[in-house]
Amino acid sequence: MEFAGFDRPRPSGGTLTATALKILVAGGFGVGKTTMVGTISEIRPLHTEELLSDRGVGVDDVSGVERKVATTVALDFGRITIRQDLWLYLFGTPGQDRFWFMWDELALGALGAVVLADTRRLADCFPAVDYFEQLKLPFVVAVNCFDGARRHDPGKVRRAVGLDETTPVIMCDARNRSSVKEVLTMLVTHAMEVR
Ligand SMILES: Nc1nc2c(ncn2[C@@H]2O[C@H](COP(=O)(O)OP(=O)(O)O)[C@@H](O)[C@H]2O)c(=O)[nH]1
Ligand SMILES: [Mg+2]
Repeated sequence: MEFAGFDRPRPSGGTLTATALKILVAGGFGVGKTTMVGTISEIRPLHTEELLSDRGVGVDDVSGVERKVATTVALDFGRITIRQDLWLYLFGTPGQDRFWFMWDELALGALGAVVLADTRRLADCFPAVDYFEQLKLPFVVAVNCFDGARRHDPGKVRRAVGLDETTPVIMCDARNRSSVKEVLTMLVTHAMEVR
């Protein structure tokens, strides 16, 4: 469960075991992964965004996300302090098919994952769902409520994605801090229950 545990000196002497939990943020291209990491991170999130270049044309499927001009080529990274000795590290997974090779490495030691979904392009989250199911990594599906997207109730999304009864589905707004917090709390709670 811990991907890093180390001791650091306390001001009062003695040591404190610090724990960092690793969480992945996955989902299709343009679904809000970079936004979610940026909303909640207390450090300036590390983005590795590149302007979509001509080279990506015909390779990256941008239908429905034409306005998106930057894409995360490697990963987003953010950190949240839960307690003095407990951090969450968030890793946004690269959305495009040609970066799949990075996933196994990213998933190593992860506590769980958030799969972001957009009801207008729900199928885009299937590869991530399949991947985490196969890996038996606990995950929650967070439906990012874009303007203009039809509202779906969690039950409908659950059926459409083919999730089992135990996998939580939650509506969220990746731009809203308390909403993202709620998603992460749900994931950590779910992951603890599964383990
Ligand atoms: N309306 C709305 N727009 C969002 C939301 N989350 C992200 N966006 C926008 O959708 C676009 C794609 O988001 P981004 O985080 O880059 O997607 P990524 O490819 O999954 O990292 C950006 O222009 C965001 O500003 C949301 O909850 N609501
Ligand atoms: Mg991104």
